Amino acid sequence: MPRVWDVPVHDSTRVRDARVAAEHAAALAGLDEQRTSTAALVATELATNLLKHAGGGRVIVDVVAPPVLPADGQARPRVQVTTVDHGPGIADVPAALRDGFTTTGSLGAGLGTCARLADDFGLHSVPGRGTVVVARVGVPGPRVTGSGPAGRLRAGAVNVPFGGADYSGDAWAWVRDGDLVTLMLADGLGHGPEAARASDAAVEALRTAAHLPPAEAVRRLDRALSGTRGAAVAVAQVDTRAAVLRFTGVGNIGARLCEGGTWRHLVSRPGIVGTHRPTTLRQEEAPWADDRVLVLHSDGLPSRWSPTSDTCRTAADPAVTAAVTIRDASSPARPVRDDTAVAVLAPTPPDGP
Ligand SMILES: [Mn+2]
Repeated sequence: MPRVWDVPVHDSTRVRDARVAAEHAAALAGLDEQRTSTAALVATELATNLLKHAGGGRVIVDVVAPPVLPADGQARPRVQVTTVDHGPGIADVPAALRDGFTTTGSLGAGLGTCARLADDFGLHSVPGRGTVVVARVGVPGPRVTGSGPAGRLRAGAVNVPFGGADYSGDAWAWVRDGDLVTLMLADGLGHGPEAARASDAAVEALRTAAHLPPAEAVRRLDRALSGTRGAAVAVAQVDTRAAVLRFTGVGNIGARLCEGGTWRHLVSRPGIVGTHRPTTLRQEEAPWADDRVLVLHSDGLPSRWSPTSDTCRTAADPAVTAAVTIRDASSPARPVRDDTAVAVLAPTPPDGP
């Protein structure tokens, strides 16, 4: 089940909780001692930064697939540490990323060190709106580059359980199969462990269904989810050779496609996968190109959420885009009301991830 640690950091006692969460996640991801300490250091530093520069925020730790999948599809999981704050933002991001840079004269490791030690690091900051940081730490290994047409896509997500729960009822997965790249988001009915069991079944079933067109894959998932309470599911698949995106959604998963700066909705059918599947499954098609960004989100995000230009940045790490979306849809005064997951599919920049 998608174990997620959501640590609100509003005083220094919670910095330790962020570190311990990273250590637990590292054990789940199978990291060795050295990479476990790196994950712990990154979580400690990012949590400390929230207090020093933003007046607090939240640290979300989970175990995720890497943002680029190797051609054989066998990807070792990484610990993902995400911070979201509504602070003043960072005026000079390149300076803040320089090794040793600190505005408070502390002896902290600094953002630059985090960026250097992490396998992936992304930061987005807008003065007045806050800062988002995503860092992933995995096992050492050969650097995965975007080899082959399917390697030209990246995916990432942020998953926040409702009310600080240990498990999210939302789950996402992405699978590479030949020229096909498939991204799925499932929202188990309600929240809590039973919701997590349903969305987890969807993740498991996708592993053996990612060679199928989305409508077929959803049919498979429907069988796999019988006996669970069911889930809203959206499956988006890019056929990289044909440069086509195919989409099938059932239930309340939002899907928006940015085409060179213009957003459109991809439409889901009403229903619940596993219990009330619609008899006919519609499959929508759209051309895919390097200026496209796809956002899938569960209904924890307010439906009136509207994407901004920050949501369509093709060069951003997909999980950074997901975290920015969650930040802009919530506020300290208006927290989310349900499990909230946002998953993003975007092109791999020409200079690699
Ligand atoms: Mn839900």
